[in-house]
Amino acid sequence: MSTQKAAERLNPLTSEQVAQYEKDGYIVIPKGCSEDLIHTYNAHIHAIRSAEEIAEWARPRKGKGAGTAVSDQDRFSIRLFNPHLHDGFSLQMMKLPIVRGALAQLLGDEACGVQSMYFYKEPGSPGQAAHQDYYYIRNDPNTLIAAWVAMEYTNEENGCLWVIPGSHQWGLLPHGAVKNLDEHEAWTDETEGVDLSKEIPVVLEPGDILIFHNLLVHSSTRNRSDRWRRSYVCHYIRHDSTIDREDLKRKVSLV
Ligand SMILES: O=C(O)CCC(=O)C(=O)O
Repeated sequence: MSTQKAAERLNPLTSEQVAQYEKDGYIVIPKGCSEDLIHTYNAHIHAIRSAEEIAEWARPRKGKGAGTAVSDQDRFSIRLFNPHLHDGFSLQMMKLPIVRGALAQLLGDEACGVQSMYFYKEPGSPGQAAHQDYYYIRNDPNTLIAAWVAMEYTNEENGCLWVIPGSHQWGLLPHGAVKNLDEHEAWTDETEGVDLSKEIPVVLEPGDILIFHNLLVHSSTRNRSDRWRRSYVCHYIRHDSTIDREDLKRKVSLV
């Protein structure tokens, strides 16, 4: 018989923060993660990608059928997809107690993790065109929320996220081809008929956590600095929701 008790759930958000999330579709938890933890996790991912033989799950892949040679450029640019399924540290970073508590406050019940991504976003690399996460991650009932942890200082120069406050209230918008290929990578889709001049930058200190609704219109710009723009981005659904996509069906308990 296990004697371990489930950790008590935190209630980190004030009622003002919950109201702000409902109005704007996002909130920032300043320093939700300590700088020590940020540095240690960055170093951990760096070590995984520095290994002479990178573990299969962590190998940088540019697309299906890409060759096996790994350049130094690839090691520290191409994102890690779903590291939480293979790596205990990435799993614990998905299960941060402050995130678990905030999600439960916003969703009314426990959430589960369904996707994680660690981005290097190296100097010069393009951003992602404006989109709504629900377009890519259908779930029912729709309870999807993202937690975007700044793994360093992110601002307009190194390609921070931009959001349109309140756009989560517009419903699912049509998405089509990416329009500005100078700014954004081509392989995604972009919202159509949206006035993108309404986007505002979300500048974050290392350890700040941006929590946002799946219908919030958001994008990121090209990294025009000489530094990385590392981030750890996890997606969650309420425990009773289900996901369509085969690669995201596994629900990870945060308890
Ligand atoms: O971090 C980025 O640049 C884009 C991430 C994003 O838009 C997302 O995870 O939905």
